[in-house]
Amino acid sequence: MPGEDIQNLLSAESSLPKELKKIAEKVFNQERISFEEGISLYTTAELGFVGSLANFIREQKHGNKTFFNRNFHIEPTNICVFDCKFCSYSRLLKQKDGAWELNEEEILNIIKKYDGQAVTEVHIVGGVHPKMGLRYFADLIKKIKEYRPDLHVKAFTAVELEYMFRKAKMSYEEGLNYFKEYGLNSLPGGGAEIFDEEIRKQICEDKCTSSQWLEIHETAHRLGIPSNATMLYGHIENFEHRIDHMDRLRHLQDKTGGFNTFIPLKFRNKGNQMSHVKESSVVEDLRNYAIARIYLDNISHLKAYWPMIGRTTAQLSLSYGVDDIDGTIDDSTRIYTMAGSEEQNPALSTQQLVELIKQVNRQPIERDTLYNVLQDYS
Ligand code: V47
Ligand code: SF4
Repeated sequence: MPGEDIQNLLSAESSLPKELKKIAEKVFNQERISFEEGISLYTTAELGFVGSLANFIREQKHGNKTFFNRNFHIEPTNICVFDCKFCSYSRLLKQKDGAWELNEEEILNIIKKYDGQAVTEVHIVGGVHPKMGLRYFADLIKKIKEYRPDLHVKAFTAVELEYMFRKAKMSYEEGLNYFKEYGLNSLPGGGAEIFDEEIRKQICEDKCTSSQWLEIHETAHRLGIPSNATMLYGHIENFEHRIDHMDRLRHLQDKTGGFNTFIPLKFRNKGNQMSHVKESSVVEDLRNYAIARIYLDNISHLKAYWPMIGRTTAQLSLSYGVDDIDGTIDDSTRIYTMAGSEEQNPALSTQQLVELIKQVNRQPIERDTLYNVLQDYS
């Protein structure tokens, strides 16, 4: 019976501390938890407790459904003007070793590789290249859409956009409208990292600020461009910074309703300037998914990005609030491979994704980017 776990937690015999009991009551009654209650979950609640609450919310929102899509990534370049300490992937313009720059023809050839295949989304992100600007990318999107009008183009983090708009001397509204006219459909959630200004200064000082990130997403939502939101966790931030991050997103979502999904990104420590920082444990990863599900009551979906977390933890996460495991990917991204993920060539066929979901008794649903159901595989 849905909620049976929570009813047990609330029963007279339960030895739960008062504060956690109050949180369980709120979740059961579909009430929002406060900032302080969010912190209490991180500091005092065990995995089993947050898991029961998060699974209750997940099943209320989506039942057993677990979403995935058929997608691939294009990373036009890893040359970047910024110097994020956690990034294993970028190279400076003068660094030749391990750097790549795809030209327009090479990018369009990637699109052509998927001729006749039922992919529905291309995810385009990369380094912030000083010479690949707004007009270059707008033209590229136009050509992609001319070639494959059915493909949803989810492209450019707020970090890339802020740089391109600044150089083109355009306001966020002008720049986003420009891209929209050329065929941009939605924004991915990257570049959010951790909004706390002190932590941001230490890990990614030179790129767009938290308020710029939030303003770009707010403007996008106002113009009818939906987006995702991420949080890079498990490095030098503390629990309060995580709740602060989710709180700023919750506020914005109350205003606009434009976020489709929240994606916690586990910090991976290989090959970057923060390799001395220990990675979070799987228990902490699952607790983090669950608390995100409880705190972000107004963002419909919670995604476990399997190329980053690995497929086994992605399966486990489906009992801790997660209802989406991203897509087929087709070995088209290097961000996590280079940062030490166990998924060194991330690619899953649709059948493999379906099996992964069925193995943990959930219902595999192929979706498009906006969560319209395309096929039920149960
Ligand atoms: O912003 C970079 C992160 C992000 C590391 O919107 C790292 O559907 C962990 O945002 N360890 C880019 N994380 C990727 C991204 C994303 C991925 C999947 C789906 C969607 C979506 C968005 O990757 C960056 C940064 O937060 N990142 N390096 C690292 N060493
Ligand atoms: Fe550049 Fe993005 Fe890497 Fe930062 S995370 S250095 S902005 S590619």
